Amino acid sequence: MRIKMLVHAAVAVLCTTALVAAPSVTATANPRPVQHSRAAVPTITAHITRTGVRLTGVDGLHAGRAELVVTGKGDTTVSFGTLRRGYSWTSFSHDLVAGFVKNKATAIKRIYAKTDAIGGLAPGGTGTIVFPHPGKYFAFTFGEKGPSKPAEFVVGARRRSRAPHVDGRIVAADGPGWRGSSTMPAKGTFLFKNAATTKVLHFVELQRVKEGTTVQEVLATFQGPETQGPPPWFMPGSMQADVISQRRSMTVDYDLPPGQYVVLCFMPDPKMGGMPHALMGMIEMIHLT
Ligand SMILES: [Cu+2]
Repeated sequence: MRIKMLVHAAVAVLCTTALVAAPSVTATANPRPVQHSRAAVPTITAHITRTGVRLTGVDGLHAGRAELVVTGKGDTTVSFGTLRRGYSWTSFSHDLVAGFVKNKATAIKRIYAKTDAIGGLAPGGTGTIVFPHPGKYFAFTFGEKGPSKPAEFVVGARRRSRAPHVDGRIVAADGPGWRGSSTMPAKGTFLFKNAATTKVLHFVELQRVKEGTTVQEVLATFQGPETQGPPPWFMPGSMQADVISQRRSMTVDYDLPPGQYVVLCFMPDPKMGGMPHALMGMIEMIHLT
């Protein structure tokens, strides 16, 4: 899902363009190449185009873990997921626009309740995603024109697959808020997990900030008037992973400049007028060393 869209949809006061649209942002993330030591795990390639996503490696997949390699241009993440019984793609795509563009609470609630989101990455990203059960899945992008056409595929019976080594953990928790590592190496793999006990989707955005920046300073920017240019605490260096549902997790390979980062999620809360989670507590400082 395109974070920029979600953020714009969520709260008009957010100074978001500076945060997520800075041209230097994606250029600094250089995920390491896929490790061949995980040979038993299948690899899915998602190529993001102007109109959607093209998948390779999805034939004969089994439930369990798969490597994900995302190629293409831009900063739009690919979203993988499946819909609960009785919830059609047509209803879902309507709800995406009503919920995340028009900020309709009922649509956001329906998406949270009836979607099983398993993550995704932006072009240049690598990591792993987990198909929790056999069934039909899809991948799509959510751009300015709304959701793309879904690339659909079928996943068969579960196969055991080893979880990769991780260097840190970023855990979305009730509150909403963040739990997990306060420091991680500047290059490695982190686990991104949604440990919420209620049905809610979370994504994660890591944005480098000037050393010593406080949560209050970043919040003040989000709550203040929209300004031109990046906020005073902004530093080039960021990455994002796409939404995951309750109990789901993925791993994300990353290679970022060492320093201080703010961890953010901007998914809207339907009970709070669509307030982005960052303004409700999903904002935390960590260090990459
Ligand atoms: Cu969230």
